Amino acid sequence: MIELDLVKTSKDLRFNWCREEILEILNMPLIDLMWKAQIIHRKYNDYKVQLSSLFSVKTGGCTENCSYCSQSIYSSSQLKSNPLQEVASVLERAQLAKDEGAERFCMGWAWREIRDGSAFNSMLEMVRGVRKLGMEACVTAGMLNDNQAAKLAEAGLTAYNHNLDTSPEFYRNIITTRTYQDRLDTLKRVRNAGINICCGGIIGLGESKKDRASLLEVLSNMNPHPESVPINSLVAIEGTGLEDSKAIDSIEMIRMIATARILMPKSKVRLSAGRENLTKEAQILCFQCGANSIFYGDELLTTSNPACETDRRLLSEVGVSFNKNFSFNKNAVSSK
Ligand code: SAM
Ligand code: DTB
Ligand code: SF4
Repeated sequence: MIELDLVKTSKDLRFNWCREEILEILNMPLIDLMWKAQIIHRKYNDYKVQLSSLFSVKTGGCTENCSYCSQSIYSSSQLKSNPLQEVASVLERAQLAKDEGAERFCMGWAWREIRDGSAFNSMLEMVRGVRKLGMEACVTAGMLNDNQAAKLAEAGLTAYNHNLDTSPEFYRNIITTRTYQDRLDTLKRVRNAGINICCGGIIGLGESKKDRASLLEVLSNMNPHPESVPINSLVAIEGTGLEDSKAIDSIEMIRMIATARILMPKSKVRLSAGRENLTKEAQILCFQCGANSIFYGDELLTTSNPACETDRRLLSEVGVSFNKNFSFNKNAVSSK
């Protein structure tokens, strides 16, 4: 039986979750799972959804073999040709995203690791520029060393995104050019530099429920919890190793979001890639049981995402708060 308890207790914030109890939560009757997640969500967060925009600064040509990714040299996906972007044009995109209401700007480089040099110096300038716009800045660019992490921290980087994707056990079925431990080492460097960690995963890779519980076990036993936890569902892209994967049932996404919320009460749980395959109603249930951020803007990195106006309308309908400080299509949404 679930108690209706809105008092925060030390029992809610734990770093010793074990896989069996996580699996039990994931498999709870949906109605109970959603209720429990909602109680935790209401206790620890206001009902605000953060809008984050994504931009691909360097697209394609990555030497890792992540089998879901169109940007890997091992995939035969047809990518829009997109040269390495200059600082000024990236900052222009950040300004546009801000004008649309985004509060966070996430920049991606399809690299196995960061190398020192002019591209890294430009990255630092981009981070400084995004922060100057008053936005949070997030970077995802593969592995890095301590010195690079320190420089990113000094530039004002809010968070570094580096996903674990799946369980340690299933990892080798998806990626073989790096290890789970490589990922954990990078995350440690990011944290040691004082940068927030953005770390989550993907469902729909062919993993079992046990693998999902195992991924959540790793994430929820980090102390502190990752500040940001993106939950993606696979976008099966033509030309990738996983192009023929079967789409997940939306209930799976709801269960994953709700469980992440219960395990990591204060983290931003981001309803990430795959929203185009979710109905409005499924997304609403995700917000209800704990998702408090979305990627906002018609493009993710190489695939599409719902239009800004559609998302603003959805969030207004749901009644959650979000940044209404945007200058485009202002009349398209009723401002509260
Ligand atoms: N190279 C960097 C890295 O691996 O961290 C950055 C970019 S990578 C595209 C960022 C994350 O997006 C991946 O770790 C993965 O979790 C997610 N992702 C990539 N392709 C995806 C897809 N087709 N469907 C769902 N999520 C995806
Ligand atoms: C994350 O977890 N998801 C975003 C962001 N972090 C970098 C990326 C999603 C990519 C979806 C596939 C694509 O557009 O290529
Ligand atoms: Fe490279 Fe990141 Fe894509 Fe993997 S997910 S192939 S590391 S860009």
